[in-house]
Amino acid sequence: MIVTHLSDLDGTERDVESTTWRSRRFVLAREGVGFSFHDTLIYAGTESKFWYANHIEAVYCVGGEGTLVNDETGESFPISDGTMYLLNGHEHHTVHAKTDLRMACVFNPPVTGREVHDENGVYPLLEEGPYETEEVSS
Ligand code: 9YT
Repeated sequence: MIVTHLSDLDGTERDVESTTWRSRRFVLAREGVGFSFHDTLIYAGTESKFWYANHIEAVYCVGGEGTLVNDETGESFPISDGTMYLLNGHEHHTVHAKTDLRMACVFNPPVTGREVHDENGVYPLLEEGPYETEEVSS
C-alpha cells in the first residue's frame, strides 16, 4: 500500500511545472500498476493545448471553472467541479481556465515522469526498464 499527501510531492521530481499548469504525479509507471495518477492545477486566465498521441486520459475536475474545446470538431464544453472528460480518441484539445482549475488525471499507459520535456504537448511513449530512454513511437 502507498499513502501520499499532495504536499509530500512538493518540490520533488514528481512536481512538474509548465507555463500554464503544475502537475504533481502521485502514481507513475515506476509503481507498476498500469496507470498514472496526477493532480493538475491549470492556472487562471491561461489556455493550454494538449495532445496525447500515445495515451488515453481521464480528467476529473474537482474545482474551478473553465472550458474544454475539442480542436478536431470545434465542440466546446464547460468545465466545473464534477465534470469528467475522457480522451478516448487521442483528441487534440484546448483547456481554457477561467479560474484555477484543479484536475485529477489518470493516464493509460502510465506516464513515466519524463514526458513533460516534449514541448509540443505530445507525450512520447516511453518504457520503464533497462531501455527506458528509448522512444518507442512519437
Ligand atoms: C489536465 C491534464 O491534461 N493534465 C495532464 C497531466 C499533466 N499535463 C502532467 O502531469 O504532465
